[in-house]
Amino acid sequence: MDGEPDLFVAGTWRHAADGGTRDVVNPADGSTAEVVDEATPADARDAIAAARNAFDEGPWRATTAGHRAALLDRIADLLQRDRERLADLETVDTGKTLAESRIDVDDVTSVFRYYAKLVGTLADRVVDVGDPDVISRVVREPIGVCVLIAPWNYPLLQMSWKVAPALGAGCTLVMKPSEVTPLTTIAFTGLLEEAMREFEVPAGVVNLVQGSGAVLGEALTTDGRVDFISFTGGLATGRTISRAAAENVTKVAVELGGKNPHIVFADVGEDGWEAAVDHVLTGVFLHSGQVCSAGTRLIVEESIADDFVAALAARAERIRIGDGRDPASETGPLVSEEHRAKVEAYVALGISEGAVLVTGGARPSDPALAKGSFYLPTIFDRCDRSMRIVAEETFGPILTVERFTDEAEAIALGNDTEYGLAAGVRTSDAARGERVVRALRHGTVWLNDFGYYTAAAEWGGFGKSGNGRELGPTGLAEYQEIKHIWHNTAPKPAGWFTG
Ligand code: TXE
Repeated sequence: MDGEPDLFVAGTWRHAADGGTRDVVNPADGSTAEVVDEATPADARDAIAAARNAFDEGPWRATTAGHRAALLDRIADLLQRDRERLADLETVDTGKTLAESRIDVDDVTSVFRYYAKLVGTLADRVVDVGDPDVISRVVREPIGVCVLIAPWNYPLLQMSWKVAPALGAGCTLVMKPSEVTPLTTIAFTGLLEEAMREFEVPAGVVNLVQGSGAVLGEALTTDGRVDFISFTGGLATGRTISRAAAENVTKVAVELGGKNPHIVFADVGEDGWEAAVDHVLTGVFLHSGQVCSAGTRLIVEESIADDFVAALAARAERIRIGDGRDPASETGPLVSEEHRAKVEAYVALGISEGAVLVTGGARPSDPALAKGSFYLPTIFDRCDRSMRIVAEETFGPILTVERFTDEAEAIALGNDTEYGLAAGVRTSDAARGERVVRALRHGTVWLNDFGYYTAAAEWGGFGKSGNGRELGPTGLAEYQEIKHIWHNTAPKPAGWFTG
């Protein structure tokens, strides 16, 4: 950024091997926000070599959990110190509002704090093997060199969900942010460098390359020196990465988005009505729908469907769209022109499939927004599962409405997706709520709420939403190998072979 080198390899900032750069666009007005270095496959291989060397040769992987916990806490301090700068960069890069970007930085901080606490508390497991002379224990060790690939919708947050447990476990890593939104990851790497210097962490523990996934992908995912790849992004890319990694039997964890149902029963009643409308609205239109867990499928009981959809549409039309830096904006643009074109194609598809357009379906008419990649909150009623607009992840501000008449049908619809990341259920009947929550095959299910997560609870998907988990204790375990140590303190001959 600002002409400074943006790649961080073996403890040194550097430009790309071939001098290549990429323009990073502010989606609120189409302007070039920054020009950053665009790594080559050779840069990626250098970064992997540095991480491998730091893992194999350096003292890092043998550091104490307490030392690593203190490092994570320090990183959390630095994130808060630079909160405003990071939030502004995230807004310029992704288009999301400053309020959202600040929440992202705070969430990221809480993830570092959580893992700082957790890594110090994990004890080895002692196993009784039935022989008093044998001390048997199961220990966890860092998995090794990790390649961390993040998407553009939550650039800093998604990368941090990977970096915090990776460092906490004692791994070394190569980060690759999305080429569409690299700015906060570059700034964050500067904070990591600062903290690591204070804690005398060797060069090569943390490395950063950014550039096109298609170009860097092969170097990052087919290299036998890599022990683990953690990826968040689209289903097609997840498949490609999983296939590429299979050649070296490299462990892979993938989070691939979702097509998430939000089921509303008529018994929400008058008391629950306002919150239900509000949560369905927020669940789908926050960050213009560019959220893997967005509640894009409203599945609503027939008897209240007309009124519910009308109430939603009225509120959707009042959402204030604008530049994320303007405090009056409630939601910003889509991340790029290219992505808006994809969303527009889905809207055209929905209309051709026979869905009824209730509101939206167009760019905003305000001339002040003409240069940005804005799109109106859009609601399609009378949808069914045969429609691609219901089955596929549109990743835009599009809500589809399906109607049901009984609980079994609601559950069947909620599970009728190849994904399985998240779901919401709204009912005033606690027993029904528990029944439905249990029956849904999704990684996170909210009952009478939507969208929340915590660093302490696992996040990830069933089905084609991916495999592996982030956050919580399992999110740390992903970065650990398990070793069983059998220590015989009084060895005697086994007596098996007698000659
Ligand atoms: O993501 P990609 P795209 C969904 C959403 C979106 C679709 C495609 O539906 O419309 O995915 O988005 C890197 N080897 N999600 O194409 O390509 C890429 O550079 C290695 C859901 O922008 O999956 C970036 O860093 N890496 C999602 C990262 O993968 C490769 C969030 C993600 O980009 C690569 C974003 C390759 N061959 C989109 N090709 C979620 N789960 O939240 C690309 N990349």
